[in-house]
Amino acid sequence: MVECITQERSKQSSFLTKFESTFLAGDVRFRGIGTVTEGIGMLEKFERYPLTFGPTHIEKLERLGAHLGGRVELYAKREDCNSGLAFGGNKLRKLEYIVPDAIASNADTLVSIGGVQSNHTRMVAAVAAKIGMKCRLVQESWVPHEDAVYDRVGNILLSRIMGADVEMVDQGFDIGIRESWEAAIADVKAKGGKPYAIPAGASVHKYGGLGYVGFAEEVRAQEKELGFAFDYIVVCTVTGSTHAGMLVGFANDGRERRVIGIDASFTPAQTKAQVLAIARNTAELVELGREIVEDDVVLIEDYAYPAYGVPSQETKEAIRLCARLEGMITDPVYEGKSMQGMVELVKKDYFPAGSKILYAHLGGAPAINGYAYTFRNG
Ligand code: 5PA
Repeated sequence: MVECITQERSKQSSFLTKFESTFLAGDVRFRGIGTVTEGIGMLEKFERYPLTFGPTHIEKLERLGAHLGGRVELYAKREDCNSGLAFGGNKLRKLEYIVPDAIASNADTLVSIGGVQSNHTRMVAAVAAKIGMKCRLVQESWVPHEDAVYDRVGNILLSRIMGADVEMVDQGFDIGIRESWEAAIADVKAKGGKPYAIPAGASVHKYGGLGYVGFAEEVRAQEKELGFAFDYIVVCTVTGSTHAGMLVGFANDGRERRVIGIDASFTPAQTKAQVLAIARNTAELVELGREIVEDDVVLIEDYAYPAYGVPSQETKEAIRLCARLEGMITDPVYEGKSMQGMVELVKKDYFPAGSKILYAHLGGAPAINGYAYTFRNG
């Protein structure tokens, strides 16, 4: 099966090679639980440009689970360790299904947008370098944050090192289509370049939801190896395509409402509407064969406070707890908030006793460098 898909791909694009991952498949010597490569059924007809190592590891969060009373079992799927490209993260799964379109369009510049410490723009810069394109990034002031070196360290530092043309724009947080991004696309054109537009979080792109359909397919295959299925999947939600893709992927076995989105945007109505729109578009693309309705989008709004990108006291405590019990680093913008959400939901008995919960760790740790003052004493 994998071989015939590979043949099909090499026919489709000379850029795609026999490599399933950015590593030679034969060289992958260390395999954790559930690193099977089968199970991409819903995505078979889509071209994928490999940017990741392959299926991500699932590990049990034994000590965190015990600390919270042991009523439920906690696991993490390590999307944060999914690639050698500039520290990896969830955007690469999405970009794997977008890059073939970018290459086919004959573009020479990827153009995208995010906040100053956007993980997404870092990933676009890395992908542009890897495929030999230029990169233009708009970095808006989405976060009211004033650490002395906030605009010098972490993600933005890495994007600059990777050669991206970084433009700082003084506009506040908004997950929608932005004028600054449209202006950057027009500017690339005006200077004779061929832009390929990637929206915030690669979300409202027509193929933005596909990567996380693949996540659900991968989890299903890993569950076969593990011998059990997860009852809940916890995911941080902002621009929406991670959640939307999962929702469509898990709808295939009736688990769409078991995907528990933890809002980190602090504009949950807009985020929820965007998840629904992306999920509907993605369901159509993969021919899910059923409609996604509003109630399928489970988005918990309680943990995004006090603002996008600003960690509450409780978020900081959750980051420390997870780091001290599991050595797993979560960030103050996204994963710290979904970690806080999962911890508090477990404490509240939101999940029935005996539930197996899969925390999707989507990456984002480089941004923590912008919060050095917050964590100056640990
Ligand atoms: C991001 C997003 P979605 O945007 O697909 O909902 O994913 C939320 C999310 N975790 C969760 C991490 C580590 C993320 O980086 N980041 C954005 C960025 O600009 O980095 C798109 C907002």
